[in-house]
Amino acid sequence: MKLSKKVVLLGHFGVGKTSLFRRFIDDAFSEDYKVTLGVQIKKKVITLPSGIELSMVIWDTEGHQEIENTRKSYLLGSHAFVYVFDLTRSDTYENLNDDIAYLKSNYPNVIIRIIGNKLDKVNEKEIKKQLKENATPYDCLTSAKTNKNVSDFFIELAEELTK
Ligand SMILES: Nc1nc2c(ncn2[C@@H]2O[C@H](COP(=O)(O)OP(=O)(O)O)[C@@H](O)[C@H]2O)c(=O)[nH]1
Ligand SMILES: [Mg+2]
Repeated sequence: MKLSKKVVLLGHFGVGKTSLFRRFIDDAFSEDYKVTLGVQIKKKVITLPSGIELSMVIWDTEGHQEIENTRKSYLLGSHAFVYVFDLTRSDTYENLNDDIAYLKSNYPNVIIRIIGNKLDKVNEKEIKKQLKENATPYDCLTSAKTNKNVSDFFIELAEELTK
């Protein structure tokens, strides 16, 4: 069976959306920072153990400080939102709870996953403690640079999308 699902990367500027996208699609990483203009869309086909061939159509958006300013056309028709924040910049997750609440109420049927990225730059134990103290929710901590947890994350999401 073949399925196609739209996955949109969201989160502030510079948190690593494009890097996660490149890491997952092309298995590449670069330190050069090029701001994404508008949106770039690429597809990756994954064959799951169940035999389902899933086409993940991933939208790498330009990012936003205000989730409400994200273009509606990016969000419409999505099957999953991946909200990325930067573990080294707490301003990128200050509004996380509000942003997630906004997405849940406006897009109740869309799967939402939260990633804390740049794990290579922080102490894992300390950051986990801090996130817990701040009651910041997350599903996965990743590093687009070292490739830690990136493909596992997307494969788990793929499984979830085919349920
Ligand atoms: N050390 C480290 N740097 C990262 C990581 N992910 C992204 N970066 C760097 O952070 C900057 C912004 O990344 P980018 O993917 O363009 O962020 P975007 O604006 O959310 O798309 C770039 O200089 C990347 O090289 C990571 O996991 N670890
Ligand atoms: Mg980008």
